[in-house]
Amino acid sequence: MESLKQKFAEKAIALYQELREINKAHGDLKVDEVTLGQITGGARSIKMMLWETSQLDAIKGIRFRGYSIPELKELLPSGPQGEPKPEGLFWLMLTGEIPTAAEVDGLTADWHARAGVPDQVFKTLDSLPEDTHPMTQFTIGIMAMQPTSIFERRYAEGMPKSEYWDAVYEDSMNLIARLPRVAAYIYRRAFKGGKHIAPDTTLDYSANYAHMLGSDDEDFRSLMRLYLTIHADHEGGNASAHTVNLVGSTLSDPYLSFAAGMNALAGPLHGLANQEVIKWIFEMIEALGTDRPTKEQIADYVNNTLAEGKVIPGYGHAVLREPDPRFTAQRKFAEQYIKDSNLITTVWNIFDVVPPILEGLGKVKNPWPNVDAHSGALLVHYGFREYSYYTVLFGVSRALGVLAAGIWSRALGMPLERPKSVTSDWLKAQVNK
Ligand code: CMX
Repeated sequence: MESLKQKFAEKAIALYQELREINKAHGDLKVDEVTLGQITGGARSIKMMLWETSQLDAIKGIRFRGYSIPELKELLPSGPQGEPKPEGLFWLMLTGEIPTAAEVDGLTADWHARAGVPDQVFKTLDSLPEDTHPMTQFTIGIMAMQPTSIFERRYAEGMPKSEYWDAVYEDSMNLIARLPRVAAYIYRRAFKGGKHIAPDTTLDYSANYAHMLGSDDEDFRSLMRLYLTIHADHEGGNASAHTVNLVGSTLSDPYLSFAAGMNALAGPLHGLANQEVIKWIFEMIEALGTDRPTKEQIADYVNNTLAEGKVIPGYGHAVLREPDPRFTAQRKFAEQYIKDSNLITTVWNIFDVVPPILEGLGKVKNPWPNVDAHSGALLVHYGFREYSYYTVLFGVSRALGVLAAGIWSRALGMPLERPKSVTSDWLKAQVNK
């Protein structure tokens, strides 16, 4: 059986040649224009980055190598209850091909073999105050693994550019393999009195992570397979992915670039929204004094939140203009696996109530729920109520997409990223021309 690395190398060498030729023949072809509003408006929609692993459509949502989430659920090798294994998605993102079950099992075994975490990492985490936010612990844990970077060592030894991708591949595989252990350690340290659970190498990536967190429930394992698959990648322009890409383009190794991206994911307008959603719902339940608020009560609470000048977490998106298919996939999971939960019913009632209210503001471009609107309620259902941890789960998943994309970037010889900035004087001069 051809290894993932061999398969990737064949695809990457072919695409590298093809892109060189396209660039030579058509490098001056205009593919986009930039408006003043885009410069002052967060660079929305400006095409400026190559990202092989996934592409986002404003209406249809995310496609991983052309496949939608329902298609991935159908096609990727799955766990016993049919949820796709994220190992398969990683294979797909690197090769463009749906792997066989044997290939996925081989990748699971490879990651188990690479999963040893240096003791120094645990010591570093143990030196932090226990109430340090889990995302801060996560980036520190990643940084504590950086001294093991193969890319850094080989670069210092004079590695030629043609080998960069190989070293980045090795670092990325090691980092992905180790992340669940580090992430579970943070959870058990922060919330379970430091009673850690050893990995179980008979389990797949998601089930082993669930196990180390403290759950061997078959349904929760399935949720983790789905969760780690759907959060993995959302094309290259989102803040965490773009950060990893930018930092990686300086030839900072995957530990440095991934940690940087996780600092972006930790912002409340991005990944931290999954914590903010459930916090907001818990506060609403507390304020209203009921576990199952009516739609009228929810509408009043939403209006109060807006009146206080705050956003409704889990709603809106910089690119999407329809309900996020990642929200829909989680809703379907809840419909299949969970019967009659007040919290999940509340999430669905919020979905009925919020969009018309946001639309009524007349400024929100997308009133629909994003991925973060649903995930917390599922986690609470399986006993994980510690919402300050939720973004770490997102981060473990996001590693798969951004690190696969990083391997592609080095294989395709992508240069240092360096877009142009302008001053307000320059902008005014354009207007007054
Ligand atoms: N609640 C209230 N107001 C909202 C809103 C929401 N959920 N979403 C957008 N708006 C407001 C914006 O704050 C902005 O207001 P101002 O003009 O007064 O500043 C206006 O509507 C226009 O914003 P937009 O163009 O529709 O949205 P952006 O592309 O600027 O921002 C996002 C996108 C996600 C930051 C925004 O929708 C938001 O803050 N949502 C809540 C936080 C959230 O769920 N983030 C997670 C996104 C998914 C992820 O990355 O993980």
